[in-house]
Amino acid sequence: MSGQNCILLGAPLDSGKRRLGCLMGPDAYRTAGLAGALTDLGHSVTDRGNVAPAPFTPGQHPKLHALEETIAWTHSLAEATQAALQDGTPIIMGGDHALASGTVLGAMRHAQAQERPLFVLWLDAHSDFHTPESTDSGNLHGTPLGYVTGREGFDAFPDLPYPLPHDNIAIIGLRSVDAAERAALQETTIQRVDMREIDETGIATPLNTFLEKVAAANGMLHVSLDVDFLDPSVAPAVGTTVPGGATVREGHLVMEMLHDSGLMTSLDLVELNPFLDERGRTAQLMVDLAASAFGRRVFDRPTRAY
Ligand code: HAR
Ligand code: MN
Ligand code: MN
Ligand code: MN
Repeated sequence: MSGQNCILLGAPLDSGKRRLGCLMGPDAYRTAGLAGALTDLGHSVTDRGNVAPAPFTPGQHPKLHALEETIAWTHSLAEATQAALQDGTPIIMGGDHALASGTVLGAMRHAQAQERPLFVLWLDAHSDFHTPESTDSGNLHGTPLGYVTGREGFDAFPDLPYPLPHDNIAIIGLRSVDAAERAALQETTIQRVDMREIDETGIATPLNTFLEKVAAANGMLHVSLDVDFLDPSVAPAVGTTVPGGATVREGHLVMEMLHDSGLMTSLDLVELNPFLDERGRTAQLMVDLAASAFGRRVFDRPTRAY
C-alpha cells in the first residue's frame, strides 16, 4: 500500500473521569515520536495541533462528572474528525475515552456523506456502553458506545445522523463489564470478545470475523484503542488498569492485521495518562502499536522460505 495522508489531531480531553492526566497525552505521543514513526513508513504526516472544546458553561449535576465540558468536546471533535477524514486518515491523540463520542460521530457523518457504512472496532478492557442513567461512576468515558448506538439519555449531546448499528461494532479485550452494561449488551448483536475467548481461539480469529464483515460491506472502519486493552504490566499509564489484558504481541497482531486489511480509516489512541507512566514506556508502546497499524513489520509476508 502506498503512503497515506496521516493527520494527527490532539484531543487533550480530561473530562471523562475524575483522575486527571490524560490532557498530557497528545504531547506524550509527540514526544515519543509518533509523527516520525509514520514518516519513516513512507506516509505523509500533518500534525494539526490540539482541538479545543466548543464554548461551554460548566453546570452542576448530582451524578455526572463534567457533562457540559464533555458535550463541548463532542461537538468540536466531531467537526475536526469529519474534516480530517476528507483529507486523509485521522489519528486522534487522546485524551480519555469520552473523546470517542466526538470522533465516532464525525466518522458517522463522513461515512454517511460517502454513502458507506461505518464500522467501529473497540479495543478495551471495558465496554463503555453505559448511559448517563445507568452509570454508577458518573464518568462519561464509560458511555461513548452507548451514545453512538443511540441509547436513551443522551439528549444534551449532539443529535446522531443515525444510530450506529450493533452489527457494525466489535469490542475486543473485555474483562470489566458492569452489570447494567452486561444486561444491555446481551440484548444486542455487538460482537463481544472477552479475554477468555482470546485465550481459547487466539485474537486473530474473532478479528478476522469482524474484518471480513467490514470488507464485505465496503465499510469504513474507525478503531478506538484504549490503553487498558493491554495488560497493565506492559502498559501501566492508565487510570483504570485491569489485570489479564492483551499482551504486547496480541496488540501488535491486531494492528498488523488492520494494516494488512487496508480497512482502517481512522484511529483513536485513548486513556494514556502520562502522569502514571514509567519512563514513557506506555506512550512508546502505543506509538509502536500505531506504527504496526500503518505498516511497520519485520518482514513482508510470506515470511517462510524453506
Ligand atoms: N464501567 C466503569 C464505569 O462506568 C469503568 C469505565 C472505564 N472506562 C474506561 N474506558 N476506562 O474504557 O465507570
Ligand atoms: Mn474505554
Ligand atoms: Mn477501558
Ligand atoms: Mn460503572
